Amino acid sequence: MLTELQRAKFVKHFNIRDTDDDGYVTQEDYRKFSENIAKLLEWDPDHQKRVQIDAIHAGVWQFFWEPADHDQDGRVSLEDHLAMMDMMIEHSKDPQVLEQSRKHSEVLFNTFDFNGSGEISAKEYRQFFSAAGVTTEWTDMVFEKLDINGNGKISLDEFVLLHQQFFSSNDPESPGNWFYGPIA
Ligand SMILES: [Ca+2]
Ligand SMILES: [Ca+2]
Ligand SMILES: [Ca+2]
Repeated sequence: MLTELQRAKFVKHFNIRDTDDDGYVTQEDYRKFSENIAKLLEWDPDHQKRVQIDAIHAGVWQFFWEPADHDQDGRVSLEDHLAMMDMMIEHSKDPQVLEQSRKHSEVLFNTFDFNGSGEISAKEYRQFFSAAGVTTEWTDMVFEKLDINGNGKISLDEFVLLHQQFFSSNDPESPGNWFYGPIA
């Protein structure tokens, strides 16, 4: 059973990935995100970073969303997602699952590091949510919490830890809880 905190986080994550707000996460949502970020950063369709992000998204779909898509109609409902997360939480301490999600986070880092500097800036963090079609007035405040060592950037190590906290922590004090925005 998911706790209230976990549920609130996963609803948040779901809504952020449902770029077109139709109540389902689909590959179309990722395509739309990619289009939005390209527009925001003025990338050509064959821009190297865009090609990389699209390839990562294809993997994320396969690894993370497709297994939740019970009836295999290509769309994941909130209910499907929460059921999947419940199962993942149950296994979150298995060494194999830990290793897999670490690898997953390392790859995902690149979908925030738009300029390829090896770090995520507050600006990139804001751009991500802007491309995801959500309001961004909270991002600077949250970024400060996420920047654990306070150097103004999110490093890969910080990102991996934050993501791990987001997906499995049940401690209300974990900064990673805030990764996909303030939890109502
Ligand atoms: Ca959608
Ligand atoms: Ca960067
Ligand atoms: Ca930092």
